[in-house]
Amino acid sequence: MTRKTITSALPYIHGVPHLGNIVGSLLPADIFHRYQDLRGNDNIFICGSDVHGTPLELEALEQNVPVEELKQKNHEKVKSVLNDFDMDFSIYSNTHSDFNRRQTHDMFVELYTNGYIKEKKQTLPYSDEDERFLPDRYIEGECPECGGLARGDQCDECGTLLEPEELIEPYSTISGSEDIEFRETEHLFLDLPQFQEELLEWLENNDSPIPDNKLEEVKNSIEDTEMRCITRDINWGFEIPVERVNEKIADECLDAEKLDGEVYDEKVLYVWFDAPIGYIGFTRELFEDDSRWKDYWMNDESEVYHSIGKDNTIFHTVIWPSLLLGSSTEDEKYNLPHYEFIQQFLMAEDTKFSKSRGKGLSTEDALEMYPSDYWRFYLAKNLPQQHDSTFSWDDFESEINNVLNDTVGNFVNRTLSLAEQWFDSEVPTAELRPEDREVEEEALKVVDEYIEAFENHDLRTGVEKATEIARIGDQYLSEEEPWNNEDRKEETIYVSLHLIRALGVMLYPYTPEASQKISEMLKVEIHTEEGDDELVEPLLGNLNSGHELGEKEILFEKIDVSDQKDGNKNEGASDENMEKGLVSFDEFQDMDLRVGEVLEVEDHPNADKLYKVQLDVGDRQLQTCAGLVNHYSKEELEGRQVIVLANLEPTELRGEKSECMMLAAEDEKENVELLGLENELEIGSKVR
Ligand code: B3M
Ligand code: ZN
Repeated sequence: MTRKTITSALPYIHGVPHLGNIVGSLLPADIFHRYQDLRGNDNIFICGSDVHGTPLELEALEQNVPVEELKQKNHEKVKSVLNDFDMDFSIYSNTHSDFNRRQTHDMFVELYTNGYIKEKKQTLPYSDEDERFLPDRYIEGECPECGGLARGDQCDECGTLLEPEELIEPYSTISGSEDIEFRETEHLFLDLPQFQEELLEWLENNDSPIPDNKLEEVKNSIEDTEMRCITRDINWGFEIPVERVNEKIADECLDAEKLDGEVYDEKVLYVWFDAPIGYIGFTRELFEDDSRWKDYWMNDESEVYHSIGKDNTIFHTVIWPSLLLGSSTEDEKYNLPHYEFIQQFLMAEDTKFSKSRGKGLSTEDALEMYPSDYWRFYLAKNLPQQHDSTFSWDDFESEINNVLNDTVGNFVNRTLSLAEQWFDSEVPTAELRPEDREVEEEALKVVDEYIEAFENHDLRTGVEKATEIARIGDQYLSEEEPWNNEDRKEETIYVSLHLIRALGVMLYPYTPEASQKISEMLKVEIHTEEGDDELVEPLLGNLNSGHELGEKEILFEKIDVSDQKDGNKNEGASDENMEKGLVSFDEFQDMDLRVGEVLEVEDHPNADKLYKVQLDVGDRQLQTCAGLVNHYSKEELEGRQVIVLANLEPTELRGEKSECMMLAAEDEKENVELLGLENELEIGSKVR
């Protein structure tokens, strides 16, 4: 029997995961893993925090704490939230672990000595003010593709991968300095074009390794692929194994250039190099580094499944398989991914349901509102498998109330109440009639469709099929009306209890807490560790006549989302508020109003009524274009304390950047007065 290795994209740990992460990669992976468990298949579910890279280093710098300390703290937090979301990981580690270091270095050494890593001179953004290079998030600017705010390696808005030279009007995110020069330095590059042929072969395999709607796009990215830089000028990350590489070259008399320690001891591996390798590193950790990990990664009998969001596609369909190919040897070949679940985006109010710009709902907040089953159920039903899908509170409420509560909960509750009332909570003895058999047949057909959905990697249909069992049962009871028919009590309850058993099994991947309750109520195991296939006789599961049932429990409760809708700080203005012209307190708090000081005032080169003003807002300097020429002289403005909206979306006014706003009042006669303070306060003080 084949083994299965299932991975979810590794959450970053700057901030807790949001529902976009859950729906994008974690939940599909967990569902698929739990399904494999139900079938009794040997499988592991691998995940961990993605901890390297610039954002965490930046956050540590800001907070003035050692980055490892911050890593550990954030990692523990994320781990616990995911646990609350019932993620059934075989292991949840983090990419900084020693096991991952070993695996990353092992693969690097192979890739380098096999000729897949090349040195290239590069000109990179360097900030004189910060006295350092500005990799990835250390530099931001406008995206050349979509005009959004992009960082040095990728645009957050449209997902395009970028080189820092491509950014329009770049600036340092440490100091805000726009004084950026491009300096020459050496870096290591992964020679992706060498893998093109093998990648296309993998992609065009009969058993397509990715969803059909992604094939064309991925094929194009493989064909267009270029060398990719895999080193960075920062401190936080894995060191480059210079010594191991050079020793191997010397020991095996390889025809490869040695690495220059003076250059490469100063640099680290790019976060995206060691992150996917974490999948293997964590597997080594799971098996305490004995050779079992190879059964899951280097074996014809093993299938590797990844679950990712669409913004990670290139990394998992071009770069990651290349890393696997390039570090394979004659004797030890890594398996290429067997299938990748790739989700589109979940949108809320027409924005991506993520936290990158403060939008979206954090998993933690979500769990404070409702139990994890409710979220898992709704998100699974709305998995963006084919298209972006939309989160709506009303829809959420109606799914929970109508489907989970009224259909599933009600059927289970009704059956168990009647079993208690009539049969003292024992499975009755029954002689089934054809109409009872028919209901069983119908249910079995749905079970088959459930299995087929999973075989087709269609996790969304799976949850529909599970609840269909409840619908069948509910309808059966309503039609047979055993409460009005003395003759039918035994059969209907007998059949209904067996449907509930199947329901409990089928819900296990989606709503594991409800599934557990069903198992307790029926006093049967729904998922055993013994490796039994629970779907072979789904209606049975030891639920024989005379079997004693457990205590009745409430499965789901009705919800009312009106509180969340009004108070939800993450959804922007609610429709209702917009209509009434109100802003919520949270919306008000989103505005970063503070005390600033005017540093310098110049005439705007292209507009008579505007000044170009430099402001000190405490932690940085901002520029605004202000229509104050007719109201204040430059001298009146310079040195003045004003109130500034510091997080205004940057824009350009007649070719000059304007990225904040000085607040002023204006009457009907167009008299203008700047807002200020009666007594001076420290620059940067918050206005609340
Ligand atoms: N840490 C998550 C993201 O891009 C990223 C995934 C890594 S998977 C190896 O949202
Ligand atoms: Zn963009």
